[in-house]
Amino acid sequence: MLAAGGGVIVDVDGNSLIDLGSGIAVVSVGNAAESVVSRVQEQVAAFTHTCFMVTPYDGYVDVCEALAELTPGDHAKKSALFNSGAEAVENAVKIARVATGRDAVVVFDHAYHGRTNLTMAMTAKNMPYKNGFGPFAGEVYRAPMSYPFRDGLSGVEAAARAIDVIEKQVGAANLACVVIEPIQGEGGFVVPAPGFLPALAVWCAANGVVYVADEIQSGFCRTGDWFASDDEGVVPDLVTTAKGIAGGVPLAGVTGRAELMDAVHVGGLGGTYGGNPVACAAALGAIEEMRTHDLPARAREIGAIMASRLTSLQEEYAVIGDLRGRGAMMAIELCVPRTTDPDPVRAAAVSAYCHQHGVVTLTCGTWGNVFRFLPPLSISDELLHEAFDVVGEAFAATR
Ligand code: PLZ
Repeated sequence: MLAAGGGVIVDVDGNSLIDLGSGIAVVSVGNAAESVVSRVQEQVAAFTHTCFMVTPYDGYVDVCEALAELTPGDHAKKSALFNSGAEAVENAVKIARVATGRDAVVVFDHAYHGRTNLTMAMTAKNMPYKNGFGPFAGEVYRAPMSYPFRDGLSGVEAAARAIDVIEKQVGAANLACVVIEPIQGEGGFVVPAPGFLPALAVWCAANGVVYVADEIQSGFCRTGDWFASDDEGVVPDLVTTAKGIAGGVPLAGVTGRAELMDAVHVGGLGGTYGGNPVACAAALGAIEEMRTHDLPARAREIGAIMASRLTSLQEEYAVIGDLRGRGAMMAIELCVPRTTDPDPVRAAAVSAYCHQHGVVTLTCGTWGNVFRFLPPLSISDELLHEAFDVVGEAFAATR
């Protein structure tokens, strides 16, 4: 790759590709957003590193203040910053365990939480994420996810099914936290039925279980709200963030109820680079872009365009079994027509056609049959339409 910006990637041969992946939901504000570039340049010229635990600096505190303001809920919050999404998830589990004095962690079918040892245990899919890399961390239990296209259950029914598994197989008294992606990412952009997340959060609160929203892929304006949890007004006890937070510079965070965060002993959380000054400057720049350009609203507009283009494709091609997602996080699930039998071969063919014809797209899902769309929120309507013209041609040209 040679250059990138505004939804276009230029490769080493000078070919332009339209970006419908944003580096997996990272460059939501664009690949070289003005406020990110200028703040990073200024910071890098001032100082690159001190280690926040040794010599604190304003940028870290400013990011924590922004996180407190933007994440769901108006309770007292604190944040700790890290380098990657997986590291944030690991730390959320550490915090929940210390705060509750309990060990068990519940995650869901199709979940993706990272590639470190604990987060591999939390991730559902074996190949390629876990195969041969065990043994995995213990005390991680999996509950059934709400997956309306496949289970046909209402949110309340699916929550009752999950809670029954948790109570029978784990026991609330042993459970430190429930960790869930409000819209699943790698697992297939599965959007739980309305009511599922609120019912789960209510059960957690009633049982002293920490409800952790993994908003690493769904957060920071992607779904048309600042966070996907906002859609149903769910207020998580802890929220993990990464990806979109810093416009492409590695940064991650755990933000949560002050009393949970304060349960950890002094020195219990940390790391040499967590909340690096340059990464914090990038985050402040990205957040400025999101606020100035009202990117939650732009994500909803992008979502409306994608939904209309994908609805027409679904009417034409019976292989598109399901269309789901919210805002600029949308996907189609490809299945043998009129069944829920996955068709990963067609998904791979459509994806390859798109790449060959200048559109960067991503697949995902437990069966590899989900075609996902994550354009940068800086993309123009014209480019977006051009990209979906190619996606349409890809369906016509493959079988
Ligand atoms: N939680 C919800 O989406 C990262 C993974 C790409 P890191 N998803 C992209 C790959 O194949 O490795 C992700 C996520 C959710 C956690 C993570 C992990 O974030 O920054 O990749 O560690």
